[in-house]
Amino acid sequence: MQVKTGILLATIGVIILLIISFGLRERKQEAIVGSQILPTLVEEKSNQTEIVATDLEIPWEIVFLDNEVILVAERKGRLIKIENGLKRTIAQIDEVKSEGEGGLLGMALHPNFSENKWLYLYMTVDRDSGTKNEVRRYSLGENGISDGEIILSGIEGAIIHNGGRLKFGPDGYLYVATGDANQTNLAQNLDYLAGKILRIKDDGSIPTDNPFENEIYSYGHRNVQGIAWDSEGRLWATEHGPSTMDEVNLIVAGGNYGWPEITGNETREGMITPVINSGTNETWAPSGMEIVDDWIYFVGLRGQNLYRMKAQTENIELERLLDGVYGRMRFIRFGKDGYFYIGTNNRDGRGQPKTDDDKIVKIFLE
Ligand SMILES: [Ca+2]
Repeated sequence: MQVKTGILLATIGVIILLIISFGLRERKQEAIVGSQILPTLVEEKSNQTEIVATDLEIPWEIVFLDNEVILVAERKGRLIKIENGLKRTIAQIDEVKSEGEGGLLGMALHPNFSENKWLYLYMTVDRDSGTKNEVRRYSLGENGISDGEIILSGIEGAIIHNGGRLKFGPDGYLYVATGDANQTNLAQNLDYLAGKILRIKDDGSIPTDNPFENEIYSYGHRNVQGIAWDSEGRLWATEHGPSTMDEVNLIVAGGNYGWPEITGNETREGMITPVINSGTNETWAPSGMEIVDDWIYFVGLRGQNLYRMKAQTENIELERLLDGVYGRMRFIRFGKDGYFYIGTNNRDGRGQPKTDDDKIVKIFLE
């Protein structure tokens, strides 16, 4: 009798547990669905949001080709063309060393791309001297790339801190953001290209007005992954700090941005303190940056936000948008159609991939 009562009680217990767990699962699903809805702040200012591409693997950068065609660079070395919502792989660069934070990173079109079809790529590779990053120039065709030429090589690389952003400036020169390659002392050493922002001509040669008669434009950087210019032609950059104290810097030619000697708000003679930093309690892990109408927009990996501030050096208010909706974000580009294109990086080994990740999302912000 006692045994039967025991079995009955155990059965009731199991049923109750099942009901509770089912209820929890229901709620969890609601939460996931809820997270797809844009937070109020964005909703108020946003008319449209659209998913442009799904199931990408660590997209690091995009460029806009003709007729609303987008070219995507994935960290593992793939170039993917997105046309009318369809994805097509047009190249796989096998020499890319996709390990840790390295791989196929930045990408830029030549300012006269419509005539010369030149595509620039920043990638991590294996050389006899070790892991390096280099910039290559290719000719982009309808169905692939050709005539690859290394125009800048020997940028120290590592499993972390490879920088990687490429952009042509308003002066027509190519700017290359690098990282300290996990060797902090390189950032202050002008004999190395690591921990710098570099400035080169479209063939890799050195502009005569560079500050140190080499490729270096600014130095003392830890890991720069976002660069953009404001309407006055001033260069701004995001930089990863040591876990916190992430930075937004206003870059000047020849400037020393302090790493590893100073961080956060610290100051020192001959070194430049960031315009803002994330402080000691917050991490942005800032990557791609875009400036539109003198508003700076940059996206965060660990911070999982789209950050916005006025391109000014005083009285800065930093807005946080998106708050985790898309997870980790690697790049933001402003399209000719007036939309921001944002790429997630939830499959980079540090995120929690959501359904259909990684994605490119198109967002309208006023
Ligand atoms: Ca700094």
